[in-house]
Amino acid sequence: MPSETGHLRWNLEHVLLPKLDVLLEEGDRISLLRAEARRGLLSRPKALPPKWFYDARGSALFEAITRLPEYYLTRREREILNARAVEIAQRTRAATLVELGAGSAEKTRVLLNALAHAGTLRRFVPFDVCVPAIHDTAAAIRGEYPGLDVHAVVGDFQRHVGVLPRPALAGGTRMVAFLGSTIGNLDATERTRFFIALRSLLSPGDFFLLGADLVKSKARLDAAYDDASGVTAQFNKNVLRVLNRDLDASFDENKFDHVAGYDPERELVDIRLRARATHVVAVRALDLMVSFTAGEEMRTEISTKFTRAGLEKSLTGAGFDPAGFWTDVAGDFSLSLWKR
Ligand code: AVJ
Repeated sequence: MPSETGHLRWNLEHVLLPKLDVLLEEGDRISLLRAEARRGLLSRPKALPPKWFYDARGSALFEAITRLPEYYLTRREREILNARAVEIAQRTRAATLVELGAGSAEKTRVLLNALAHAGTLRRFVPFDVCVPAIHDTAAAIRGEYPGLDVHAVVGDFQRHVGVLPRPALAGGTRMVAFLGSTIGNLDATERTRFFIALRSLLSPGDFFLLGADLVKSKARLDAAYDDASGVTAQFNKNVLRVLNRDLDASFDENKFDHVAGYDPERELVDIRLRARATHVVAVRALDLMVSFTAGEEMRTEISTKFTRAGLEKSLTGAGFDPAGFWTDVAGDFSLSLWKR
């Protein structure tokens, strides 16, 4: 039976190469980009998924965003983690920490330290779409935590969270951490699907730790996503460079403006690129000529903002029980714990 053979081979590979599971190869990544870019460039209004911002340059630009005075999210989340990690470790007594998304290694260490101190930590599973990022993180953490079993997984969390390799998750209570408000990139349908897939991955008694940005004044949100020094504009336009390189496209960054603003009705920041003039772009790998009219906007990201009540509704709706809810002193950002 092919499934048995496949299973056997997989187990054997796992014994020989236990430290990295690749659920998404570079070839898959390019076909996914191709499919998503085609669909997005042909839809009306045009849209591109935000995951394509993050090549090496995009990741560096995002790191620069986290240091901007206007971008409070990362600092606030770190404040909560520093204050609450010990409590979270005591409450969960997790043996395995799975971290979805590269995340700042600094924030991960706060959790790892607390779990190590509680004496329960055995395994760390960093999960990311970006191979270099995951390699560096895994290597650094291995060096710093001798005896910790570090099992990296390369994949796309939206597609693969339900199929995380079981060996990576074996033994003891698990905590899946999804920090940085990356959850805000998903629309309501994708979010529900994600929470349900996550719940099915976990066993009763496991935990989900979620970092989510909170609803606040439009003035502060507008500033956070359209900073004075223009770093967010460069980050937004980076997706055009990714398409130029990986899909042999001919986008000119200078023909687009960065547009970002909070919509209080939908409780999200809408991030777009607006064409300055009418022009045509060739996307050779897709055999596509894409025309933009002057003023036309292409959506590149949404950043949803949350309320405690809204989070409780979606998570309990997906079958989780509330196990903790914390904010920073200013009440800007939330960290919440959910039990399966
Ligand atoms: C990494 C998705 C959390 O939505 O705040 C920052 C990305 N985009 N500035 C966010 C982002 C523009 C960020 N997340």
